[in-house]
Amino acid sequence: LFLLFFMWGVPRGAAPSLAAGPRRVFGEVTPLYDHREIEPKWRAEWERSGLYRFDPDDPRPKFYLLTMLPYPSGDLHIGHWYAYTPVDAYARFLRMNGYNAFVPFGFDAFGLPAENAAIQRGVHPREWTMRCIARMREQMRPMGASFAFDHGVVTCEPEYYKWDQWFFLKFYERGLAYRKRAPVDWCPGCHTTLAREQVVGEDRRCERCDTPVVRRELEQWFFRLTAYADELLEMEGLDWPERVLTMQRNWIGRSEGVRLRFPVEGGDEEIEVFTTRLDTVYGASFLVLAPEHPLVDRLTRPEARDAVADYRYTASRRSEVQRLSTERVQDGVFTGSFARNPFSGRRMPIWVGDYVLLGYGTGAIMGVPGHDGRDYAFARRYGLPIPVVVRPRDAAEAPDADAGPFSDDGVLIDSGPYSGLPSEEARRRMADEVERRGLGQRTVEYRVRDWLISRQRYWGCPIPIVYCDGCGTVPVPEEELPVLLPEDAEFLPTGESPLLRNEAFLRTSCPRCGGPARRETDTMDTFVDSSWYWYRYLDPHYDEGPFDPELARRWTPVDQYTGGVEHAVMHLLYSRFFTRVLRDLGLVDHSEPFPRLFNQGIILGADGRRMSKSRGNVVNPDDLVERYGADAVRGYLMFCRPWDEGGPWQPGGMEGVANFLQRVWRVLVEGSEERRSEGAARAAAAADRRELRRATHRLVRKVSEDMRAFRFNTAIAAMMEFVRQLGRMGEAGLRGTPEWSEAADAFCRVLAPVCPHIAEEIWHRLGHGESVHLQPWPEWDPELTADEAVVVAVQVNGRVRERVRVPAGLDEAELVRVVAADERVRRLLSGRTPRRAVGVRDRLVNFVV
Ligand code: ANZ
Ligand code: ZN
Repeated sequence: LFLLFFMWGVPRGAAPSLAAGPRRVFGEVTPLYDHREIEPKWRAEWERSGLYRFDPDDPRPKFYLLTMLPYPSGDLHIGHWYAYTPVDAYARFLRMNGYNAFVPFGFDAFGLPAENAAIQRGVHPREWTMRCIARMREQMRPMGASFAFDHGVVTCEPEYYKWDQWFFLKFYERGLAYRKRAPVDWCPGCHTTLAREQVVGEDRRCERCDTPVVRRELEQWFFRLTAYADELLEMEGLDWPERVLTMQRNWIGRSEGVRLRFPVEGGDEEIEVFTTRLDTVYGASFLVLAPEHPLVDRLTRPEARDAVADYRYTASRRSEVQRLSTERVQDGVFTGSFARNPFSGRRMPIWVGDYVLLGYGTGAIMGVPGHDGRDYAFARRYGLPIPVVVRPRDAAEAPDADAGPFSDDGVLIDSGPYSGLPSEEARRRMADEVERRGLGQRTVEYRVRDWLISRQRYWGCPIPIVYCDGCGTVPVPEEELPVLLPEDAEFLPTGESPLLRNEAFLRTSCPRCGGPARRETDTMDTFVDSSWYWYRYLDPHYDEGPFDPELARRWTPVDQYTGGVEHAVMHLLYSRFFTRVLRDLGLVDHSEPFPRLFNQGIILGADGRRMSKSRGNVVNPDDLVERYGADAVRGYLMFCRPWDEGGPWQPGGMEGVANFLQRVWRVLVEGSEERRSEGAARAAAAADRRELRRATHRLVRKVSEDMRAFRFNTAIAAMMEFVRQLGRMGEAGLRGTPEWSEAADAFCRVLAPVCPHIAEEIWHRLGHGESVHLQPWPEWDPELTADEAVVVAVQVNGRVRERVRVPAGLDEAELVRVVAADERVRRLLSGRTPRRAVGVRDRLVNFVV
């Protein structure tokens, strides 16, 4: 019966009783670790003593650990914990390593998710947002996070967005903010323009009503991001995931080429194209304009009007990605007009095709079907000529046009005076001719566009601009900031900015002439709010500027940034852009806000799909915490996968981590109480004691290295293995030895960042007074962590000729292999192949030659 109880001490699949229940040992009741009692106790104590209060003036070296600020979406789900737990653990690790770690946590509170949720529920977006924030903060609490919540900005607060507006004015002064007409996505169902992130799916539907969106032209505000495009490409020295660097580079997309004008027949219009392959100009047999190109109307002949109009509507329904896809058949429509190729003199039909984008280059291309894949498909489809003007360097003859386009550089053919030149040289000389004849000029083009910041929605930061009949566009004077977002606005989307119908907001007087004026009613893209928030975190209530420049000098750039890879492009690019503008405004002295970046993975539902309420696959952390305790949930989230991987939630693994913590408790707490006085220590063998020391130091080393590299899962695996070993050594009578104390002490410390509550409790039970979280991180002795080595004798035909150091404990075959590979032994044998080799473990190897 005793045996049965012993074996069943840790019942499987019965975690609730396991967590709280008593265990009977020899008729007494010994309580197991009870998280319900211990975790809240320590949290209260840490809060009371201000354990993690941030002091920017603390003399220890600073470490700014930043995690991307979330939308206040309502409930925290397990994915949030997956993202934040390691951040908290890492912060604790840093503090134990002597850093003054700053880990603030705020909310990206403006934007469509909140606005839409509010509309659905019929509450005001502010109320909804604030409720969510309170709820999420409440839910963060049980996690035991050591974040500086009092430094967490909430971006929808006027004391924050006032400074968005201030930046807007600074940008405007410097010509970095401007207004122009531009196409936006429009939902005919909701009667509103949509933000980019609101358009979903390959077929571009409205996220809310599922109606296909179309394009529409509107006056919009932009930030001149392209002014910094070249500089934003400089990413040397950034310790970022390679794929993020690549995505940034591709998004900016720098191309060197030529702008070249083609005269249109029968008029004085010209079509300007951008090409990176001027060497192929003799092969240009048609021109293609983007459907939105301003010349389309003027060039379309009456008989083509209907076809062109139909085509333009269809094109407005396609996404940019679709339009550029090489998978798709390139289609288009003929305008009825022609242009002339200024190099070859060829007559070229002018087409409209949506594989040409308005926003890139000039919005028009020369079609070179012999050498460009998409032009080739287009020419094939519409029976256009396919001249071949470049041949491969190593082929004497022109490639066959039917075999598909030849798109590499090569040697020019059928290209007038340029025939025979290699592509590179031809490009150079032809560009000279273009400039000499006044047909165009060399240029650098970027794929990246200026940043469209206008939103015709309510829940955002108002743009501080006033329109006056007399004075035109007038910026709101700095002293009048913030332009407050009116609380009483009707925020249901109608297609126009909701602020347009709020008379009290709209009607104002001109700051310049005092006459009647109208406010700008667009609000800013929420990416503006998140482009500088980490500076504000340092002192969220600072009121002499957007942030305290002195604190910024000391505390930024951020030492480590963590967040989801979904922000690999826009958020990071905008933040890098903003920081450069701040630099040029003299507010900061660096250009890169985040020298180091780590992308954590995403936890999916158990069904392998993104967690969402509608799919019913959301895992609620509160239930898990109630059942297993915060430490077990934290430990499991950091153990279940490498942090940058993510993947489907596997609930089964929770038990294993809960059991691990119970074992920790049994080995370190119960065991020590039962047996401390038994005096078994004296009996413990010296070899075992040394083995325990070695195990301890190896653990410390392994966990230190893994934590530093964000390999939390393997750090925890090492802790699990260690506790198993510790348990065995306890049985073997090592309790009470100095080695045992050292082991218990070090283990508590390395456990503390991951499982802060149980580590604190055990630390105190081991007899310490101060918090484990104030202890220095343990050091390891390299001597003890090295593989243990022995010196073996090397004999040749029975005579000792050499001595070699090898790892201890190798079996016979392994020993022979290692010794034979030794440089000196190889020399000793000097090419002779031994007939036989005999090894004796840890002693000798004899080669018979
Ligand atoms: C003629 C040509 C011949 C081209 C050839 C390529 C190969 P990157 O490198 O990405 O900058 N292009 C220019 N503007 C465009 C637009 N608005 N929409 C779609 N395509 C556009 O690409 C530059 C090339 O992309 C340009 O060079 C142009 O096609 C096309 F054998 O001109 B090329
Ligand atoms: Zn005026």
